[in-house]
Amino acid sequence: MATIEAEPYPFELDPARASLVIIDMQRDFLEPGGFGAALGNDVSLLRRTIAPTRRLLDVARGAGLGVIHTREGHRPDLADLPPAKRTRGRLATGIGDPGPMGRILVRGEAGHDIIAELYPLPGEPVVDKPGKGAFHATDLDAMLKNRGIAQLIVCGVTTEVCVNTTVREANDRGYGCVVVADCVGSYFPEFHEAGLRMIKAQGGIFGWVASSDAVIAALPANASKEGMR
Ligand code: TIU
Repeated sequence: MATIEAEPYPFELDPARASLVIIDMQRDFLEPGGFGAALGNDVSLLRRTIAPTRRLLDVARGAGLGVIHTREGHRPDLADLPPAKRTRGRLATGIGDPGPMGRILVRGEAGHDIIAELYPLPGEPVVDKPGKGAFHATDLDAMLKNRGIAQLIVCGVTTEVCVNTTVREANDRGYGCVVVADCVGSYFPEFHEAGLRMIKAQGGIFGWVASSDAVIAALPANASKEGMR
């Protein structure tokens, strides 16, 4: 066991039962011409998350911690896209429409893939999710349970949308979640702040919040390699 300095109080980490979960660090959200931009956002606001996440990812890999990546997106035939999601926002260019990085938020297209800086290694599961939460209509819960994972260290975008939704889903399923403050980001700085506050308020109603430095300090140089491999 190791202790992560976190809010609202220190988190007791069991590295053999923990996994790093990186939510939706896709070109569609972090690069111009994708879904994030189609929604009217300045995608550059998310890019400060890349360097600290890369650093944490390297340390986690070195410590033998399991890593799981997620991607939001839909089947090319859009059969898993709810009509209410497709029409939401009255967008000129929306989900399934062609853009500079291929069809927006569609699996197999360039924009749907994970940014080069954080690209998954072979053997690291990638969960394709049709919703905002990573547990909805995916096999994430089964994979975590099969590997004996009970604690999630959560990075990714956006703080108040897919990160918050996933942490709430995870919390109800019994996982202890630590959200890494500098490794999550939003197009709206005020929503980022509120999103973190909502997680850690009321005694950690949904989970804990810590810096990447604090998580790295708690990760053993020689964690159990059996945990997720
Ligand atoms: N991954 C994720 O957060 N999906 C979104 O649509 N986020 C927005 O902030 N729009």
